[in-house]
Amino acid sequence: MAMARPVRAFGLAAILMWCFFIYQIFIPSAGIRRPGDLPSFERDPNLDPTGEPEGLLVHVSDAYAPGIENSARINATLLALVRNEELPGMLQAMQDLERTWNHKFNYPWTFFNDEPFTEEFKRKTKAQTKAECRYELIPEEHWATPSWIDMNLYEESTKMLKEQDVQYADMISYHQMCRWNSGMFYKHPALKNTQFYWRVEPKVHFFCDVDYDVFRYMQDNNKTYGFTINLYDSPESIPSLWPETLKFLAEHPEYKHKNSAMDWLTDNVRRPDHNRKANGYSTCHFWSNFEIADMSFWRSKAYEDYFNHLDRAGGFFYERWGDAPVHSIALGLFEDSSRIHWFRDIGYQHIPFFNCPNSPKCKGCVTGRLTDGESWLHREDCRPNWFKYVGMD
Ligand SMILES: Nc1nc2c(ncn2[C@@H]2O[C@H](COP(=O)(O)OP(=O)(O)OP(=O)(O)O)[C@@H](O)[C@H]2O)c(=O)[nH]1
Ligand SMILES: [Mg+2]
Repeated sequence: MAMARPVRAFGLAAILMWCFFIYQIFIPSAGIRRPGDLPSFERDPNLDPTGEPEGLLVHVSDAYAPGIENSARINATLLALVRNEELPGMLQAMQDLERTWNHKFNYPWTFFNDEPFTEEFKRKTKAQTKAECRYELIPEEHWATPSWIDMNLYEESTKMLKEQDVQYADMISYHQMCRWNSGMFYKHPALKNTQFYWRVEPKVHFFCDVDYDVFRYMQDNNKTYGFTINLYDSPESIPSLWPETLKFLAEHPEYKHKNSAMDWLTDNVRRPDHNRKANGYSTCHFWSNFEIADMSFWRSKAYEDYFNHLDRAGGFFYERWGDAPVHSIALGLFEDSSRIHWFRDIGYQHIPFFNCPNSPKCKGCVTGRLTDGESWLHREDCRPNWFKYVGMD
């Protein structure tokens, strides 16, 4: 039976639309880009074979034996802020770091707490290492909420932060912890004669044997700060951090280093929404649960002035400024970016992110895998920006 031409055309169009519909359902998922996905960077450098860093290295020797006088150790410590109830996680983190590194170098551990450590905490942590362990109470004036913080305003602000899903916003101790890690820890009298530290949190993992003295690496190669992972922050937790920073910079233009990482701090290409919500800051930061750093930077006049400015502005409490963005912005502005080092050879995990290099010295992590969590977490990876603007040294 002959069909009228318009009916035939309509039938053909319907068949084509049906085929298109089926194709959309069954095309390989790699071809679908969900809203908010980012193009991944060309190639994860962790897939490339990784050895020890270039530069001066001091390897293990008898001069690092525990408890000896005139050892090869420099003024440095492993440093952990931790609660008594986090003992199991602390022991696990210690085991990993002792196994991969510190049993060769025997740097002291310094534990900090806003409450006295229990005897059980002391006994069990001491049993994990041949090195000296120190247990320090944080002075009240370093931990307490500063007098100029209006607690009614704090309560109101945290309600709003909670509505925006800012994690830990209503936990005052979290705000205190972030402030302490930003501008207080290096002022503790127990660290008076200590220059370098390696920050360690409970439950973190270390995967790779490291056979050189990382503190000597920092000192001998003129490095200020070492990181493993670089992430985006939640812009809702820091809306006024960058505007306050710009105010400070306007008062102190002399503090900005001529080789600063300003372009990394202000990138708005990769995640423009983050830059917009954070009012001009990319939110990229060194993930500060891992830090190997020289406290001289935190003790400098530039950083002290910057921290005091931020502290007075109140955002550690009225917002939820973390020590990670505060440290990162300060380093990005006031330090020569060539003095910031990516420790690509240190295999590390703090849930849910990894730094896992391609090296026979690593066991227990998957080379090049950034996260074992949900796939959207890849969006939080800001390393490509650091590599783009500063490099991989
Ligand atoms: N003594 C003490 N330590 C704390 C307190 N709050 C946090 N810490 C420590 O500070 C560090 C950071 O706290 P976390 O709760 O791990 O914060 P986070 O890494 O942002 O959050 P998670 O993703 O849940 O690990 C850890 O080493 C904690 O043990 C506190 O109130 N007292
Ligand atoms: Mg943590």
